[in-house]
Amino acid sequence: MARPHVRLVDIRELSQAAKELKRVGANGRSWEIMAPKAIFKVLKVSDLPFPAATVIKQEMLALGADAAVARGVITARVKRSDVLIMGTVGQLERLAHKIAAQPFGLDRLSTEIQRVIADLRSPHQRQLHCRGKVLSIGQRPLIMGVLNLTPDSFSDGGQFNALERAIPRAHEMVAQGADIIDVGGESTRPGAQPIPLDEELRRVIPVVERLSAELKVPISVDTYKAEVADRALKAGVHIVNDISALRFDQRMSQVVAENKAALVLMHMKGTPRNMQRNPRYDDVMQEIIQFLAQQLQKAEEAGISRSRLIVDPGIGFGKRVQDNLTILNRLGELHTLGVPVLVGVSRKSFIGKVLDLPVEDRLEGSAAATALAVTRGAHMLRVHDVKEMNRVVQMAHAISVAMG
Ligand code: HH2
Repeated sequence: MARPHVRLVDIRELSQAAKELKRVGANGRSWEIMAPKAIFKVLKVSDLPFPAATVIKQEMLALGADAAVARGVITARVKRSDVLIMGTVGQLERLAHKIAAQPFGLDRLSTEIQRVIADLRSPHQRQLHCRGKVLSIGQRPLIMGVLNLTPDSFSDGGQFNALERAIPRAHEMVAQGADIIDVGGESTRPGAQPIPLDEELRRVIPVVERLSAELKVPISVDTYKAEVADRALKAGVHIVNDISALRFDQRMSQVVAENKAALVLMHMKGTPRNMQRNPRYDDVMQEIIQFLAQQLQKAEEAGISRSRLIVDPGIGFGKRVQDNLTILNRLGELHTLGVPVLVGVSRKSFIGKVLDLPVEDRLEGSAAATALAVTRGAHMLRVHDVKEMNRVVQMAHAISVAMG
């Protein structure tokens, strides 16, 4: 008798599960019920009061699944616990339904679980509205081309820091496929000193005035200073790229809200001056996601609509090589935040350290990291080499949507 043929099937999306169910000839009406059973997910909930953690554990066991809690929860020796909820999408949906009317904050947890599942059901297609321009998020990854107007940026300092070189470079990047142009007047490389406000304005404003009149694509300004953001927005910029995620200038959220601009919130440990002095994480993804969730809430409270917010894990900003690699490998975890994910790997030093190569030799390393970021679900990529990375992104995207 022929040996039974067993193989693994790699199912990551509900639509793909439905396809495989069809292939085995399962009843069409059962697809809707069975597809959520084909995908297994693990959710982590931080710091739940122990009665809530106990309820989750019991409900998941009753569903034939499980949840892990801290050891002292069952005996009520610990008051709070993180919880790992492990089950199929179907089981997680039933859990959300069962705890919806329960006390100890479980009603709010139910809403959150339902939000995460809803994102799995219809992944991330939306529009980002920024001051008259619209970016389609989730159809294909978008390219943000870097235009550094600085004499000292780590990879292209001094190349485009004059108006007559910056403007043609921006046009060239758009022709090469840039969907956004990111204009920056201050280097934030490790150890960099801040520059005076006047100097940053002098570098940035004339360029964004020209670009906003000449370009069709949205322009972002890479600054953490509210005054620079305000003047750049008045000059026609659409997005503020704040590497401090509203931490460095109290007035920033108000400026963004008043101008109805889009805003990038980036994670950084410390400041550019001190961020690479011995950064340490217990759990790098947990720390980044918790920080970004908190800053998203702050931004919303200041009147910036969620539909205008973008998050960025801040590759190289207060991270060790291992942290940067982990962030890229687990980038998809940022989707839980429910807003587009931007990532900037271009020519950064973690590539130099892995490959032992100087900054001018990091094109292939940047390409590999960019391709991986795309397959892990990056919505936008901040790059210097637009022509090359546009090809990399298109190729990686074509593979990541091919489900068979
Ligand atoms: N990286 C740099 C600057 N700004 N903004 C976002 N949102 N994400 C990033 O990863 C990011 C960023 C650093 O790169 P670069 O602008 O080329 O260098 P420098 O800071 O030296 O000008």
